Amino acid sequence: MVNKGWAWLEIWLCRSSRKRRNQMVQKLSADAREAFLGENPGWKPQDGRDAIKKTFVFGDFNAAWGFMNRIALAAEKADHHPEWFNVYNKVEITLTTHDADGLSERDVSLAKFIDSAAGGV
Ligand code: HBI
Repeated sequence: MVNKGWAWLEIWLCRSSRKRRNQMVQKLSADAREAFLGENPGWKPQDGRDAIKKTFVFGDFNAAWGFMNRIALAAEKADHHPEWFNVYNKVEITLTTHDADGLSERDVSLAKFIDSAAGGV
């Protein structure tokens, strides 16, 4: 019975720490946003929402899926996930932070990882 008690406590602590972490996320400053977009021209700001989007085109579906798999593993580890659409060899990715209601440093970090995972595509 003691084990079950500790397990519930661990779950509660994990959920509350995630909630605190997400409440702490701040929107990207205007300077940081401008710097990122200037240094990463492939990422475009979205009309009507505080998000960035980029499209990647690979040789075939297999390459696109491998790319998505690499991103999925990193996103899960970071607890920060893309909004994406894939058809055959094309992957469209949109990044924003729901908990900040807009762009945050988490999106910048994930975008840089995504570009590295794309291998120059
Ligand atoms: N992914 N892009 C993005 N934005 C979030 O705010 C977010 C996420 N993945 C998981 C996540 N938040 C959780 O921490 C909960 O807030 C849903």
